[in-house]
Formats: sequence, C-alpha cells, structure tokens
Amino acid sequence: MSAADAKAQKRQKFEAVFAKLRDELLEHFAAQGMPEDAQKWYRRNLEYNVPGGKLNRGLSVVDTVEILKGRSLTEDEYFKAALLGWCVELLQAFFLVSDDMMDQSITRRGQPCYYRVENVNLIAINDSFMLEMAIYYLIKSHFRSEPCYINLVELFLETTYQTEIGQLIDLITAPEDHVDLSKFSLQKHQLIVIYKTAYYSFYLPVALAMYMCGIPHASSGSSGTDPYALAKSILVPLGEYFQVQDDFLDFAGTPEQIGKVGTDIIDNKCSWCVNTALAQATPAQRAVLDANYGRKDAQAEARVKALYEEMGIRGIYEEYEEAAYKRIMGLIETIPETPVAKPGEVVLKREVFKSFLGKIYKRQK
Ligand code: DMA
Ligand code: MG
Ligand code: MG
Ligand code: MG
Repeated sequence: MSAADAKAQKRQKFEAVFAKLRDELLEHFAAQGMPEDAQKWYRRNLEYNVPGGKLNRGLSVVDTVEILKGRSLTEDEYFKAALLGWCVELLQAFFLVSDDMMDQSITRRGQPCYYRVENVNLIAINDSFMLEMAIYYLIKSHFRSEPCYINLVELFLETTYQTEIGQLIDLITAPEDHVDLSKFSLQKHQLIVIYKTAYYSFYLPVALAMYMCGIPHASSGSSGTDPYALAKSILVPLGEYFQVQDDFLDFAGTPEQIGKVGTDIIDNKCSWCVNTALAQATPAQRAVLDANYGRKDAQAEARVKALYEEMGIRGIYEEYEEAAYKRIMGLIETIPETPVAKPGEVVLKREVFKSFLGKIYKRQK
C-alpha cells in the first residue's frame, strides 16, 4: 500500500469514530425529549463544524498513543484514543466558530463560516458552547471510571483557559477603530501565539495521550524532569512555528489552498508578517504601513500585500522556516535516542515530536 493510501485509510478509520460519537451525542439529546427541529439543528452544528478539517490535532492523539505504547492498539485502546482525538477536534471547532465571528471571517475549510450560514447568525455563539460541552459529556461517558479521568478533564479546562487568554490578547492588540503599529512587536506576537495556538494545538494532544498511557508526573523530590514539562518545552515552540505558518499563509496562501480568505491585514492583526515588515521598514515603507494596515478597504490591503512582496517577506519566511526546523530538531534531540524504561513502563520518545514536526514542516495549508 502506498503512503498516501495508508494515510487515507487512517483518516477513514478515525472518521468512522466520529460518526459513532455524533450518534451518541444525538441519542442523548433526543432521549431528553428534544424536538425534531432541535435534533436537526444540533446534528448540523456537529457535522458542519467538527469533521471537515485537516484532523492533524485529532489524529496526533492516536499517533502519539501508538508511538508511546510501541505497538498497534487493541480495538478498545484505538477507540479511546480516537475519542480523545475527536474531543480535541470538538475544542478546535468551538474555537473556530467563535474565532470566525470575532475575526469577521468569510470562509473556513472551503465553505462559508458557520455564523454566515442561513438562519444561524448569533445562534453560533450558543452552538459553539455546545461543541465545547460535548467534550465533557463524551469523556465522562467513556473515562469516568479510569484513573486518568480527572487529569483529562483538568487538562481540557486549563488548555481552554489558556486559549481564551490568547484570543483576548490577539483581539485587543488589534482594535478595529484605532491602528497603532507601534504597539506591535515580535515579542508580543510570540506571547499571543503561544497562548492562542500552541497549547491547544500541540501540547494538548500529546499530554492527553500521555495521560491515557498512564505516564506519571515526576514526583517532587525526584531528580528527573517532569515528562509533561519536557513535552511542553518542545511542543510550545513547535506551536509557535505553526502559527507563524498560519500568519504567513494568511498573506501568501490562496483561498483554494488554505480553505479560508485571509483577514489579518484588514483586521489589524499583530501577525508575524507585519511584525517582520516593521522590523526592517524604511521610513517610507513604514508610512505605507501606517496609512494602509488595518483599514476595512481592499485597496489598502492590496497596498500592504504589495509592500510585503517588495520587502521580500516570502524569502524571510523561508529562512525563518529553516531556522525554526533546525532549532526544534535540536530540542527534540535532547531526548535520549533509546530511553530506558522498566518493563511495562511507558516513557516519552523522540518519535512523538518528530512525527509532529514532519506533519507541519513546509505545509502549504
Ligand atoms: C487561531 O487564530 C487561534 C484560534 C484559537 C482559532 P487565527 O484567527 O489566526 O486562526 P484562523 O487563521 O484559522 O482564523
Ligand atoms: Mg481567525
Ligand atoms: Mg483569530
Ligand atoms: Mg490566521
């Protein structure tokens, strides 16, 4: 079987679990006497917003459990890992439905943003809450009696809080009515992207897999580093790199390629692109940015894009990508190549992080 076929098969198997979880949620909903139209509405919410993405985050939970256990999973183990993967996708769906409203975006995954669907509008706010709470319903329903249950719940809650903090600083650094580029910096950008993206997209899937495999935290007083802290120290920089890619693709990707229309320039976002341009703009180039960035005007947006091209943002991005790849590889290589484990003990492996890095390196969507 070709690598592409294997990938498609993996995705199909994972998607089959979504159908089961969706039905479980809908059955519970119907069993509470909810009317037919509400059942239809909830089904559309789930189907429109949860399954249509790249599924990188969700599949990573399954991949990580497989790598950590070092063998193929039993049917029950696969189902549980996939369930946690879909919970990450539910969390992502909750964030994206609300993010698209706040960013006033047009399309997502090649279709209209959910809030722009006929008759949805502001009901999308409550629908996003329901996507979020489906996570806790499913985890309770399948993990309630397992020792990792409370760890899973606390991790989802903590990660959600971090992401919301990130969304807050992303939004207030980009006021709609007042453009002040002197408030931006690459340092501020780093803080925003770590909170709004890195924790939920990278640390969360791996830490869920680690908890499911029963990896303990280092007991206080023991000399070894906490494996969760070690994972975070690699996955947060990886997530930062991923969001720089997202910012670059917002400018350089076509809607056909990325499935969404970039809005960062019009939205006055503290993006990697504008910070990189600001860092080396001549006074004349700075004046162009001051006059055109963050305006609700397609011509001003085009002027900023032309300036990015003129300043060679594409080339600077390529250099950034090479450097980020090398730096993260270096972090990964601090993990011992052949970790020592007692029989039956599950420990972190380089491959967990290498597989993640391999999935996003030079991504075009
Ligand atoms: C991504 O921010 C962060 C979250 C929590 C969705 P973004 O607005 O850059 O994402 P996108 O480009 O997908 O709208
Ligand atoms: Mg957005
Ligand atoms: Mg946003
Ligand atoms: Mg973006």
